[in-house]
Amino acid sequence: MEFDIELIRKVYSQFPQRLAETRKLLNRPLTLAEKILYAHLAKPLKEPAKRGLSYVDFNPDRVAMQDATAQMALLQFASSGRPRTLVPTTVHCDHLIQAEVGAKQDLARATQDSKEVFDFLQSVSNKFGIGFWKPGAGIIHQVLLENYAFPGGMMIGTDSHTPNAGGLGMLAIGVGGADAVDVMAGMPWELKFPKLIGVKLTGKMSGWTSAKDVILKVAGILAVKGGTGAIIEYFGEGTQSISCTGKGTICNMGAEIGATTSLFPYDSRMSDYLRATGRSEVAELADKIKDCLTLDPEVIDHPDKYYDEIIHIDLSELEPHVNGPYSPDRAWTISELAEAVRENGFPEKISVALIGSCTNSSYEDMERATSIAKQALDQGLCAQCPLTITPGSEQIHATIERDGLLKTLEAIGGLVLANACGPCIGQWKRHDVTFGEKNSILTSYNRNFAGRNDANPGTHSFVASPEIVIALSLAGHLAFNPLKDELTNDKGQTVKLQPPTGDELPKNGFDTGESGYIAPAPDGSSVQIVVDPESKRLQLLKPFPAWKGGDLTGLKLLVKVQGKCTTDHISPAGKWLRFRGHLDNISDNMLTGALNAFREEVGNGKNQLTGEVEAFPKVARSYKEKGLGWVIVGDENYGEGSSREHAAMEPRHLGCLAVIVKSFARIHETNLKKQGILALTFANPEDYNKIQEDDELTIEGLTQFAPGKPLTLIAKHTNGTSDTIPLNHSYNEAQIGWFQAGSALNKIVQN
Ligand code: MIC
Ligand code: SF4
Repeated sequence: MEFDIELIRKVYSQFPQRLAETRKLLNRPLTLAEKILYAHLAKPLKEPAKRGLSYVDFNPDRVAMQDATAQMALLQFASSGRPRTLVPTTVHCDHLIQAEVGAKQDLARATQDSKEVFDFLQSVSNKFGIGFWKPGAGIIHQVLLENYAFPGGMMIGTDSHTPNAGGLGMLAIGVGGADAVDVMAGMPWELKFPKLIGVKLTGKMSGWTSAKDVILKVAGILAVKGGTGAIIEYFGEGTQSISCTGKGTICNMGAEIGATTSLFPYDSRMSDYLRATGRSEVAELADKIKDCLTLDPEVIDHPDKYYDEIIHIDLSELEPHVNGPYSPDRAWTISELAEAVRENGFPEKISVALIGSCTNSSYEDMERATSIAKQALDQGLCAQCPLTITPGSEQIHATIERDGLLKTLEAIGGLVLANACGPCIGQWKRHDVTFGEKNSILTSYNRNFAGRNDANPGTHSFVASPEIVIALSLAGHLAFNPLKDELTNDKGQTVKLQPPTGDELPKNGFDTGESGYIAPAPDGSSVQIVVDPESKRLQLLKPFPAWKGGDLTGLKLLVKVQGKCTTDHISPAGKWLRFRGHLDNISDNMLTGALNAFREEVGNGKNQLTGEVEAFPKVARSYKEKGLGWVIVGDENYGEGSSREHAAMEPRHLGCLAVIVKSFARIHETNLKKQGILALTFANPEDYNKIQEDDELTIEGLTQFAPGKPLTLIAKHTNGTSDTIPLNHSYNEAQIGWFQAGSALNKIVQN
């Protein structure tokens, strides 16, 4: 099925004209990101946008949502009073499927367990004109790559790994649900014009090195906040040696360095992939406007003139990497890993190896992984630890089943899981370790924050390519380097593994399997949205209160967070995913993973009213009951990781008025603003140290709240002294309007 063909024809027919206008305005050679961004402007600009400064409005071509974020997004859309989405949109059911015994039973159980939520999503999609991909159809990003992504297009998605579509040359950005609501309601979508980081790829990959190693290396260079506010654009002759899906892997994991998105220029590998996935017409159309879908040659020749920062990677020299634990930027080459494990005391034994996910489950990934498994079988080896395989979509699943790949992977001990997120997002009923038990797992996923996969803070999660995961699973420990070490088989003979091989695309074409797509009704106006008031999983939203005017006074400090605080720390997933459509219930997980800077406690803090140390949600509820506003103080890159707006809506629901940090991750900062919480930064990061546990806080300057104008925090300490602390913000006029109205949604309803 060719989705969106009319839309793509339209985008492509307008592109050359828009490119000509962009050339006129910028009057210099253009990067690819600039071409796509300017082609999607909501209204023409009078002067070039200033990177990292100007707020610019765009009209994305499409919106995508997954089940865990779509619930809140669609509850907000329902409150907006709009009858139907004005931009093509899809919902994908992938996050709510828990892995335990294997694909079939797990899917059947999840479909029952989350029936209420799936039914809600399906009927709301039907009402609002949204395409619905049912549970089992696949993980959002893989399904998007196979069906909807197109070179030069622009998409937003309520999931931080939406940039996966950059592998097919689409500018795809992860956002919170409230942003999706704007676009679905036909409003322009606003973004601070990104900076551009160029990654020049030269040489050619070979042997054990794969696309995953490019991004594992880049993550090591840029670290978790190095891409904040920037688009990462890959260029150079090396790009052509990477398959389209390999490019997808690289773009997918750009989320781990905070990048707004990542992008590859259109090439024959993309064209091949489009044709193989039934979209020949898109490939033909793209071939005709190639200069719109690639960067200008002058940029390739003099990248330093056009990018804000440049990284060079020689693919011929690139070694396989294994990153982790606890942070995706902790990069080790395979030859450094054994020593790193010993020196840092990481558990050497691999307790479980897991391949697949939205990041790494292409046909090529599976073939390369299977080529190692095949050698193992032929030479009397098998996995020394439990091994799971997560196909990214039903199309991949059906194809690798038909071609015998799954059989080989199962023969070395693999267990096939449902085409869903599963253990990647803590949907994993793990029985082999107890809570707190130190152990290492090795995955081909993207994120590895503490507690993410199995809710066990003792689990050291490492990330690598699927072929490396399979190879190390045969040894059962992290000290094995398949490039030089040997293994001993069941007959006592030594075996040396040969590098993986695999085709990018299946020789016999893809088998689409059982399509899980349900098209919406042409007119959904008669569909009623019914939410049982007694439901534990779904709750209609009540508008947040508007700003009362004046300064915010008498505020309590709920928490001063120390160190890394990702959205997995603010609103953990796993067992909490079941409450993603019920704001009050899910709020009981708020900040339960955050480290309290005043005490060696995770998830607990002092209730200033009683002096008791209690879980943060409990303390917050007691302040809320007394009508007291409160504040979160945070460290660097606060809110990194996912796009989940629950990390902003929960504090808002429980009475938070401001989040003050050293620095923010992009999506979380926007989510806070959208939900009406003040998102502020210390003008002097050291002022973080002045905040004390029992402080009473005041935020001044709100009656003159204006773009670029700092606000002031007064921290009154219990010893009678106080500190006056300047606070910066990045609000523009419209965003100040959201704060005043109580939320961006309130503003939409007002208009
Ligand atoms: C993730 O990988 O963390 C998730 C789960 O896909 C999230 C979205 C969510 O929390 O629902 C993301 O990446 O945005
Ligand atoms: Fe799902 Fe994991 Fe991909 Fe997020 S990163 S979409 S949880 S598979």
